[in-house]
Amino acid sequence: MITEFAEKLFIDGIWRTGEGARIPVENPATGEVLAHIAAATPAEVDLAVTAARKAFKSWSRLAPVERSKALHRLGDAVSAEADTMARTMTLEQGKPLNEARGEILKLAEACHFYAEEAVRIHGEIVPNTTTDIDSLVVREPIGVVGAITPWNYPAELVGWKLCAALAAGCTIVIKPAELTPFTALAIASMVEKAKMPAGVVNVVTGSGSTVGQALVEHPGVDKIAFTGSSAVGLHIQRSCPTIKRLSLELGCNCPLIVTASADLDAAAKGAVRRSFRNMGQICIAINRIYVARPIAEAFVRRLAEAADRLVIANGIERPDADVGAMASAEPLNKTKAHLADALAKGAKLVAGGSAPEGDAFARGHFFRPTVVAGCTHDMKVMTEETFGPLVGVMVFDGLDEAVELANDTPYGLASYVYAKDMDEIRYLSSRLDYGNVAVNNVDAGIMNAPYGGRKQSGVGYEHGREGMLEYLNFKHVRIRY
Ligand code: TAP
Repeated sequence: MITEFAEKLFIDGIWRTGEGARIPVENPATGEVLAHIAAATPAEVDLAVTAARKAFKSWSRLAPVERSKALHRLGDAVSAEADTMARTMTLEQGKPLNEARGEILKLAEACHFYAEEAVRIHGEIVPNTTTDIDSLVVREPIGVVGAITPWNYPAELVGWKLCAALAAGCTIVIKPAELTPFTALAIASMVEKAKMPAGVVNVVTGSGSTVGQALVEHPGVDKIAFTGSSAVGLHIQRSCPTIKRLSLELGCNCPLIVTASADLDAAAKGAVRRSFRNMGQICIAINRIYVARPIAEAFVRRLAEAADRLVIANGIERPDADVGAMASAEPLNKTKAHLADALAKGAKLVAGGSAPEGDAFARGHFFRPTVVAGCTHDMKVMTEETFGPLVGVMVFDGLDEAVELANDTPYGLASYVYAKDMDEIRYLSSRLDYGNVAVNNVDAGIMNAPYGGRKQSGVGYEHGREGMLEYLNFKHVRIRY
């Protein structure tokens, strides 16, 4: 599937060989070059936006039930190709095959979810001053969306935007991450299979600073839907040359609070899953854990044992591995730097701390899931987003202190609590200043509930009905009759 899409852009329903410079895409588990992509030129970006504008005229006027059917067809096409799409993702991103397949099926779920939402775009009739006037509030699609996505969830993060935008009646130009472009191109080929009209979905590849920036600056783009780092999100917000709608899903440094009433086995299991899944390259990964003093030792022992048990492997060779390679050298180096910083400031290494040994790991970006205890808030692991397989643990005395530490961050995407005592649960969940709070589980995001950050973690929502509202304008129609 990868070579089929090499050097291709998907514009106006046509696969075009790109005219720009070639960029190699590597397999992070082996270092081997998989294929090259073409960096879209400004003229090609313009072509894609023009195609999306043209398609918007008819797509936005199409009966919602027809848009719904098209999204259902897309969901079916994605499910049918789940195995090949997952392979593409594992090869370019590094996560184990079974996990990649799960992500592709989540993309199909998003297609079907928003297919259902497409037929539920209701307006309102609001009371007016006299009875010979109707005040209607109707919802209309925003227009052309520029979607810019990162490499950690190459299918879902494209899919949430694409499905919600199309359901609302918008059209879209997608700029996937340079590291993982082939999953997005594979999605474009499913769009083709689903017989969506030309120009409704377009994919242009290349770097963020050129192709992404060109979308941000293009006057024909009405909205930017961005997922990525807070630094780039802020840059995009500042560099829009005209007023555009923006949704920004950004970074975090997510806390977990484990109280004295918690089920320690469940807490350790949850912590390991949410700290190390996808090698910690998750915006909602647990980065720092606050544990009540009386149970701290027992909890850290369980956490370290569970981290040590995780199976690391090349995700193609071992589809059921717990973790695969990291996506590139950059997050790996940041992980090592945050670990060195914590150890230099007095943290104690209790699990991991180095690359796994053996020829199988020699050329890829591998690192063992790592836990450091005895942490403090002058360490980067406790204050900055690592985006790698590293978690720090700190002891707290009293729930007030736990809340203060957990909220001591510029971020506000997701937080976690393990506790059995209902008073503790109510107290903590109402005081954690985050868009998502998961209690006694680590699934902060589900398809039918809004998912979004506060503070430097972003603006706007994905998932749920709220995710579709991000692509709709309100119009007040006041009719005297
Ligand atoms: P970024 O470096 O911010 O890149 C994200 C996307 O923006 C990529 O497609 C990138 O292109 C592009 N980009 C870079 N500079 C740009 C510019 N000047 N104008 C327009 N686009 C530009 O993030 P990343 O390293 O790929 O992903 C990791 C970050 O994403 C983490 O901070 C993580 O927390 C965050 N994230 C957040 C969420 C949610 S839902 N909040 C989910 C996943 C990830 P290239 O990379 O191709 O150059």
